[in-house]
Amino acid sequence: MRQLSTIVERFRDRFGAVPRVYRAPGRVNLIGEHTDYNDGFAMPAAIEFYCWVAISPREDRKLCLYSEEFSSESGVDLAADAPAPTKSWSDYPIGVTLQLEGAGFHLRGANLLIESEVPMGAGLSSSAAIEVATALALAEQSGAKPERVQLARLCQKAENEFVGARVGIMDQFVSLHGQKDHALLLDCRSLTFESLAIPDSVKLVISNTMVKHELASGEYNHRRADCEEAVRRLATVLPGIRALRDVSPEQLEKHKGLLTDVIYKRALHIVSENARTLDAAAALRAGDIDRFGKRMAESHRSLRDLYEVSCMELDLMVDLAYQQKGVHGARMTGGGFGGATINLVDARFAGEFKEKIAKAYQHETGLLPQIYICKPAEGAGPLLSSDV
Ligand code: GAF
Repeated sequence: MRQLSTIVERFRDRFGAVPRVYRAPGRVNLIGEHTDYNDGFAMPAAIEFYCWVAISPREDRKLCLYSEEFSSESGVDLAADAPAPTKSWSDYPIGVTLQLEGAGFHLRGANLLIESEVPMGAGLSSSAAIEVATALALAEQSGAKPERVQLARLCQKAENEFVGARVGIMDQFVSLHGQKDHALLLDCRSLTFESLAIPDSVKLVISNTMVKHELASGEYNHRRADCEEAVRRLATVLPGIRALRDVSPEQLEKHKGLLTDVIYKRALHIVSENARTLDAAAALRAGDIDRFGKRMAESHRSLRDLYEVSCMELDLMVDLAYQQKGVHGARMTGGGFGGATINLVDARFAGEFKEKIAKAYQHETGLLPQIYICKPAEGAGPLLSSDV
């Protein structure tokens, strides 16, 4: 964990002022993958990896941004015309700035220093973390008090419209609403959620394959378009539906003739994943971790075979997980095409799991994976000097 004092010092060296500091966590999704943009159910938890934003006001209406990760400066003049995206890290904070302004929040000029410890391209929502930390920092230092749900929506819109990735709302939502030691069963239509305690007897272990994905690069958007096409076709016989959330497994089977093979596979993943997520939540409420693990295994197979967003390294990491002691369930997490897996591991075996799976994966691929034993964390917020 980074020290607040280090960030304050770095900010002072660069901008000559004492900043306020905000942080927003990344997330891991336990189950309910690619369901968010289908108005469905997901079960993410915020994790103790953060993006930090230090901020102090300026006299003019410029935002000067500095990224520690990229050792790079960028900026935007709020009094001038909106800039175009540049396909770099600064699209995230600038996209969020434009959304906040567009929503009627009059932002003050500011200097911002951004530092993130959320692994990039690992499917752990480094994008949402930078969006949310920036949005909170900008809003609060301008005296604005948007509701957290509105902030989540604005951050999602920034990513959809400025960055060009048609992501759903899960990541931004959980980065803002995460709860210590809990996952959220999130209804992505109503944006209501139930907090589900993760028992002390299990650990969330994340295995980063070290193979990076690029969400904006097209496949993610294609999957979303496939789902929309399924809804368009099914709506000809099911006029009440607005999203795949509204389609039952029976209805999908009955009308599969309306869909191409590929679109049917995509829809079947979504419809079954929603049912699995609700069953996994019931299992967690009942303390039945093995049943939860079974749903995770099914989810991975569905993402691999029907939604086709897994890859060799993710499949290998999942297979290796099931060869270890104390594993209740394992699956890919996040958008896919690389990134990480989430493993539900008996707490007594988590240390051994970490060591053995790292060795086995390295042996098979030559890549040294990063394995994190995580705890569900609180959502984004300001840091006080007492946190130093
Ligand atoms: C990415 C997106 F940002 C989320 O909105 C979600 O769709 C996820 O992929 C897949 O469940 O993290």
